[in-house]
Amino acid sequence: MTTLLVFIVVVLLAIAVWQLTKIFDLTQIGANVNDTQVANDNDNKVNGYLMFAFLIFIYITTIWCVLYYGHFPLLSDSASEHGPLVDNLMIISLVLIFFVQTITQALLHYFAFKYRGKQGQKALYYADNNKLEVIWSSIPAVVLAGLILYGLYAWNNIMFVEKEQEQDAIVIELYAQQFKWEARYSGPDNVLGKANVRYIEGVNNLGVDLADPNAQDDFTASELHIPKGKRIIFRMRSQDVLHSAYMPHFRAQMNCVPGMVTQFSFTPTMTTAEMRERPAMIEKVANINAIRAQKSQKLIAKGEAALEPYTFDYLLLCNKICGASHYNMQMKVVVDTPEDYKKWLADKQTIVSAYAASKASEEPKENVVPAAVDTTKTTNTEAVVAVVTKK
Ligand SMILES: [Cu+2]
Repeated sequence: MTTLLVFIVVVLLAIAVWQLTKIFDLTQIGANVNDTQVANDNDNKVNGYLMFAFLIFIYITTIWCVLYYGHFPLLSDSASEHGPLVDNLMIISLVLIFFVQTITQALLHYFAFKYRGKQGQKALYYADNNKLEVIWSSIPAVVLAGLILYGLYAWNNIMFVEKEQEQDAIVIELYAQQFKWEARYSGPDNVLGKANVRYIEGVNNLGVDLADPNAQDDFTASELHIPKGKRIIFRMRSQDVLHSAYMPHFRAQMNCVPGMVTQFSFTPTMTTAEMRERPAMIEKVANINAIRAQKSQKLIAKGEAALEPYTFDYLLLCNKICGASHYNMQMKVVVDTPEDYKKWLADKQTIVSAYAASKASEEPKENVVPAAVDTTKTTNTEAVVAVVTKK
């Protein structure tokens, strides 16, 4: 509300200044002033200095932004093996952009001042200069080629999984649908069973081909557990629209496209507990909780329940605007120690057995009841009649 009021005040002030200049112009009519529409030397000089003033404004704004928003403690706290590679690329790009923009802005504004209009001065027609063109074409070309090559190297390093690495990796499917994620683990055989939307039925909501031998040990989870130090290969599918599996702490993102399987792989290097202990994370959590505590005070004053304190968890998010509840499409990711991961794996119900159990519970009552009901007391029909009349 305050922002809106400030905005309205600023707009009204701007209108007032504009109207005042108009009135001032009107008072000058008839006076002995230069009222030509062509800029004179004085106008050009004023504009030349204004260019300098604008340059200083840009620099001050930039320094202010760097001081207030340039603190990226989490930029060096990636939780995957390839993370530092992505972070370096980000830092190099930022530094380059910063350096180039600082110099080019100074040159642009300086030349605008130096070659401001002057009476009797004519612009020089300068067709071309091969030497200059070579310099300003080759420098950006070399710098950009370097960035692209480094980017390609990083991309290949991240995306290319060698055969030996693949045999040692854990294969997990991430299944996207409006608006939730489900993870399917490939089980002890480490091979995901075939799946297709046509097989979706009852509790088999991922459309797994239950007859496929590789699907027999597959199981699903609504919380993604992965062990530290082990390569994970994620295979993504989508049931409905384009989604994007985004795990920012692991510097991983891949589109989930209906009708095809996409892949991403990484090795987690920090357990959830270890990440919670990082100084930058402790600071971030403390900041969030300070804001929550403030909001809670207001809520309590209104007689509402206070906010729960925040604890850090890795997240799998959707990074494609996929519909109304897109913002809430997320799944908790837990990086365990290998021992904890083994414990978590124990007693997981496979999709095949979950499906069989749900089918068994759906079977018609008369097929199940005879074994369970004591037939010496009542018959099946009598029992039903008794229940109905009681109602
Ligand atoms: Cu989505």
